[in-house]
Amino acid sequence: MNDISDRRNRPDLDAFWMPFTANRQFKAEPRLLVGAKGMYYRTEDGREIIDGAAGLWCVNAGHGREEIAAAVGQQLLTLDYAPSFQMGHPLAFDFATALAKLAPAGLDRVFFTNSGSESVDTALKIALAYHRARGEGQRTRLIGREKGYHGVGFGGISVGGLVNNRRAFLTLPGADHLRHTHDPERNAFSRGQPAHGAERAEDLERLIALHGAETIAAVIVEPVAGSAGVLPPPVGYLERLRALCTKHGILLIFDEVITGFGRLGAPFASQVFGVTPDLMTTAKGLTNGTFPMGAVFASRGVHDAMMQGPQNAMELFHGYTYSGHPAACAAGLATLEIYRREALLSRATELGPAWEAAIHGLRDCPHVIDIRNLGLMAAIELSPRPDAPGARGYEVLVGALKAGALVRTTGDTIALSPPLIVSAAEIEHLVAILRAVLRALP
Ligand code: PXG
Ligand code: PLP
Repeated sequence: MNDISDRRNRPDLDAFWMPFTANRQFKAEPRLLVGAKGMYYRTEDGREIIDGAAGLWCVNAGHGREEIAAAVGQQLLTLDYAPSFQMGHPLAFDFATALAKLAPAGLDRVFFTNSGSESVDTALKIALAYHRARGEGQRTRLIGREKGYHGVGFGGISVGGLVNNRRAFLTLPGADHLRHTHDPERNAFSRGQPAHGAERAEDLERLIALHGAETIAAVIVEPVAGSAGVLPPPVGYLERLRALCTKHGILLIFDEVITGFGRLGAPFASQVFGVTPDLMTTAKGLTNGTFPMGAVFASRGVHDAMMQGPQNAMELFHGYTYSGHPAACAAGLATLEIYRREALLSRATELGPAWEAAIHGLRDCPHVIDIRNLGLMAAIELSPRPDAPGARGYEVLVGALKAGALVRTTGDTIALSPPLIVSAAEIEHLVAILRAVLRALP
C-alpha cells in the first residue's frame, strides 16, 4: 500500500491489530510517534508536537523522566521478577505503604493489578467477595452509570455505559445503570462542577426499588467521567450518592484511573470532592504511564472483613502473575518521588484558573456547543456534522497533529489533559493551535 520510496524507516503495519483504532484508516495514513521528552512528542518526520493528552491521560509527570528509567533498569538487574503468590519482595510492600500514605483517609489497603481494566474487575470481585464473607452473598448486582467507562474486561463493560463498548459482546447478568449526569440544556459552558443535577443521584433509589437494596453489591462511578468526554459531577451529586450507598449497605467504588494522581489538583478526586468511597481503582499515572500497572485501594472495613477464617486460608482467590511486579513497583516509587519533589499533585489547583480561562476562550470558535473543565481536564464539544457524526472530531485530531499538538477526540468531543508539568505558556500554545484548527474546519 505504501510506496517504498515514501516509507522512510516505517515498520510493516499489517500484523499489529491496533486497539480502539480504525485500523484500515490508520494504516492507509499512519501517525507514528518515535520519541518524547517533557511536554513534547517527536513524530517520525521529525516534528515536535505538544502533548495535550498526557499520552492517554497517564504521563502526568511528563515524558522521558530519567529517574524512572534508572530505577526500572536497576531493578531489572537486581530482581527482575518475583512471584507475589505466597512469596514477596520488599518493593511491593514499600510501594503499597507509600500509596497508602497518599490515599484518602482510611483507604489504605492496596491490591496491585496491571491496568485500569484489571483494577475494575478486581474491585468488583472484592465487592462480591466482601458481601459473601459477611453473610450477604445475595448481594450480586453491580451498578454502573450511563456514559461510564470502566475498561474492557467483562466486569468493566458490564457496568460501563458506553454503548459501542458493550453491544458486540456478552455482559454480566445483574448489572444495571444509573442515569448519567450530562445535561447540556442546563449546564452548557459551566466552569468547573455544573450547578444542576445533584438529584440524579436519587436514581439509585429507583434501582433499589426495582431490584431491592439487599441484592446490590456495589455502585461504581468515575468521579469525573473521562472517556465520555469529561463530565464533572454536578455540585452535591457525589455526596448524595455516598449517603445513599451508606444508607443501604452498598459499597461505593470510585474509578479514579484518570482522576487519580493529580489530575484534579489533589492526589485523588475523592480528596478534591471530600467524598470517600469504599474502594478506589487506579492505574495510568501510578507509574507515569511507563509501566503497565494498576492498584485498587480498599477501606479498612472492606479489607478487615475479608481477613477471616483459618490463618492458612487464602482470603481472596484473585491475583495476576504480575501483581506487584518489581520493575513496575520501582517505576511507581520513582514516579511518586517526582510527584512529591515537584509538587505535581497539587499543580492542577494552581494552574486551574489559567487553564479554565484559556479553554473557555475557545467558546466563540465555529461549531463549539459546550466546554467543560475541572482541574487539568477539559472537553470541547462540537456539533456533529449532520451527515457524518464523529467526522469533525477526527478532523480536529488530524488537523491538530499537523499543526503540532496531540489531543484526544471521542466522537465530536475534544478531550484535553496535558501532563501536570505544563506551563502557562504551553497552555496558550496548545489553545492557539486548537483555535486555528477549529477556525479552519470545513
Ligand atoms: N477506568 C477508567 C475510568 C478509565 O478511564 C479504564 C478504567 C481502563 O484502564 P486500562 O488501563 O485498562 O485502559 C480507563 C481507561 C480515552 C481513553 O481517551 C480512556 C482510557 C483508556 C484509553 C483511552 O477516552 N481510560
Ligand atoms: N492463562 C493461562 C493459561 C495461565 O497460566 C495464566 C496464568 O498463569 C493466565 C492465563 C493469567 O495470566 P496473568 O496472571 O498474567 O493474568
